[in-house]
Amino acid sequence: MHVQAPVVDRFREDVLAGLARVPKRVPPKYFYDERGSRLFEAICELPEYPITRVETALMQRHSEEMAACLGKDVWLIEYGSGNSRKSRLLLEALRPAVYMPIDISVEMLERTARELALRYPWLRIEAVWADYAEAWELPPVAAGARRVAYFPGSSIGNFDPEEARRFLASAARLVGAGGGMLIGIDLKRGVDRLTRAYDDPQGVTAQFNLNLLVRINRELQGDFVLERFRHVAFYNEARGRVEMHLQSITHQQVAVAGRRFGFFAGEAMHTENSYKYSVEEFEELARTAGFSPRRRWLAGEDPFAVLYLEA
Ligand code: AVJ
Repeated sequence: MHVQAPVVDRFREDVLAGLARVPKRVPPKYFYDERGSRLFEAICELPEYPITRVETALMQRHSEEMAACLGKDVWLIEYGSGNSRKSRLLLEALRPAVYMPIDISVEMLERTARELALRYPWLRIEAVWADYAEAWELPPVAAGARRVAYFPGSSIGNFDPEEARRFLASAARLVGAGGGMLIGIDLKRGVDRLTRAYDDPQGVTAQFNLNLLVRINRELQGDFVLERFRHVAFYNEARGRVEMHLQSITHQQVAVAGRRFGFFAGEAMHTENSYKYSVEEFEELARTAGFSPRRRWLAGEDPFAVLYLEA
């Protein structure tokens, strides 16, 4: 396995810097420790969270067509592969020369690579442990092979539009002229449905959000008391994004890595943005990053799109 950006090294400095900011914030990539990755899988099963289901159905229905678009002798590079469940549909239809999953969670990456190796003995897997939002190097790709980036799950929604543009531009450079990108985008829809997807009645998303404090307590010697924070999620219509926060219920002091941070009652720590696009908005963004939109596959009832872009 290629180990690129030892993600743990940055956790401490990012959290300390984020807690010192006004308003406080911690980047959402830190949700995905072992327990966080499992909680995210549980979110994907919730009736209120349609993204994964709808995207999987799209992949099921159209994987042959997608594979035909992507072409032959493809090096498939997957950003944030997680459990790679959706990728299986694509892998089976595409039979790429190499599958290169990149993930921030090393446990998830190892488990997934092992499972895929058993399931697909014909598949060459080159796993990369890295934070895909940071600069990282692609292990050498055979000459003549076509590079296609796969970025499912609407994870690009975690970037604000300017970061998303920069990210797409770097992906366009990575795959090179003639390379491609297959990307899943969660689309704008009614406010109520959007909010419920991030504030489910079972409280799984709340646990996922609060797990960030569990992780800080464990890895950075924090003393957050979970009962003193609550999960808050809402759709910010003006900015076209769902926001998640951890709100302090009381006035309190918290220690992390030997430093103290004060929270006033009601103070919110921002933990995630999840931007929603229209297909047109997103394709325009992709164009400004150097991609040409080539194909769209749209879901009906719960708006979601898989787009094929060419560099
Ligand atoms: C993995 C970033 C696509 O924004 O919908 C799910 C993460 N956060 N519920 C999303 C998430 C809360 C998810 N992404």
